[in-house]
Amino acid sequence: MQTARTRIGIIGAGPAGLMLSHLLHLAGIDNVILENRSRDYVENRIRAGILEYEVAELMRQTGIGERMDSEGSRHDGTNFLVDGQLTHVDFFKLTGKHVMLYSQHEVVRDLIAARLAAHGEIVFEAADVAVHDFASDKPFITYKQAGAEHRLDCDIIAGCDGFHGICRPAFPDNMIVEYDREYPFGWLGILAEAPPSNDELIYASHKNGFALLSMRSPTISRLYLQSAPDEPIENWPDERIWEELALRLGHDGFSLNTGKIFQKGVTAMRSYVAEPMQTGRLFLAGDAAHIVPPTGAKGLNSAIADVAILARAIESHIKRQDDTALTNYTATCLRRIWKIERFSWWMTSMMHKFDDHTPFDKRMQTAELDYIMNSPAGQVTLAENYVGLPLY
Ligand code: FAS
Ligand code: PHB
Repeated sequence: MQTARTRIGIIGAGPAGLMLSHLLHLAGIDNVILENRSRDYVENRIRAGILEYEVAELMRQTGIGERMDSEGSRHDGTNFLVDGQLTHVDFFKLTGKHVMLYSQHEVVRDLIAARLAAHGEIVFEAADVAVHDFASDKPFITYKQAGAEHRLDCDIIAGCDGFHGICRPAFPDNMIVEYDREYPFGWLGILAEAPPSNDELIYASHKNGFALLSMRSPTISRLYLQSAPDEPIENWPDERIWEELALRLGHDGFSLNTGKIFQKGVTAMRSYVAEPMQTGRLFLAGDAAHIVPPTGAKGLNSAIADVAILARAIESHIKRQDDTALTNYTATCLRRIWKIERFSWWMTSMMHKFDDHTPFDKRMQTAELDYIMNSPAGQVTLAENYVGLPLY
């Protein structure tokens, strides 16, 4: 068994693990990331596309915002299409803030490049990762790489290993309380070689179901359709996808650009929170502790918000021997996370078709949309949450 030591052992090279490693590096705190997939896999995994204002600012302030600002696009607003009626919500006018359209896998690439340029240690393809003794002040992680057994001693373990990782299940039995809501639908998402049909996103509520027009570049469109949560993809040949998108996104003066679909997949939708997010010297962040439906574009952003809070708490612990922030980590994160969960649940409830809705439920949904789309106060609420709540 080969043994090594660091201050912070981080499990997972997703946005949470990589941003934590970057922030700890800037604070001069040694850390090592263990990732069970290859570099190529994590750098090409298609997921989110919207960065909140404070997350984009954090990337700029920590020296990794250059490519985001040169290749991403700034969005000062978004659009809601309800029964053919388009409403523009101008975030910048309402909050003074914008969001960035920049793919999650590009953020991951920038963070990996920055870590490796700073001689940071990321162990890819680390197999059988397991966490030990985190109830003590001498936790350690074991893993295999290239068939060799390794042990990594550290002061703290950060579980940034996503929803299906090993860190949350490692908590003592019956310690975690789970809050869970599964939605009776999913999103069929596509990437297509088609110039975006609009300069900003369009969230559409239609009698056939939800649709979302998003983009990745001046030549690549990202589009979503509400579907069954376990929809067999073979039910959706390309023509049917374009027909349904044109129907649900159709409105005066709008024409949908089509093109070769080179990626399609169905994502199930759930809201999930695990409490607490820490036990002893093991701390969870991001999808390892909470999941949101993507309607509010919050998954990636709340993962980065968690580690912004955790990095500061670890710095206080190591540099000032002050454990207040570490002790309060769960409470601090959950105050923000439950607001994120509420916003994502609210956007999902407002914009999707529910087969079990009673006529009264339908009237409620219509009235809610009518109020939000036609009320300055309603739009401020939506804009404030969409651009992102303060990180700290
Ligand atoms: P991640 O899941 O990104 O990263 C965890 C990392 O840990 C992964 O690299 C994984 O390989 C690694 N890992 C797991 N188990 C391990 C182990 N045992 N040992 C070592 N490493 C391990 N959000 C949006 O806002 N918009 C979207 O359109 C959107 N689409 C999504 C589509 C899908 C299919 C999914 C799953 C999520 C989507 N999300 C979207 C949410 C997404 O952005 C997540 O919130 C975000 O990836 C969370 O980041 P992390 O917490 O870092 O977890
Ligand atoms: C995306 O561009 O992938 C995207 C944007 C906004 C969302 C969800 C996904 O709410």
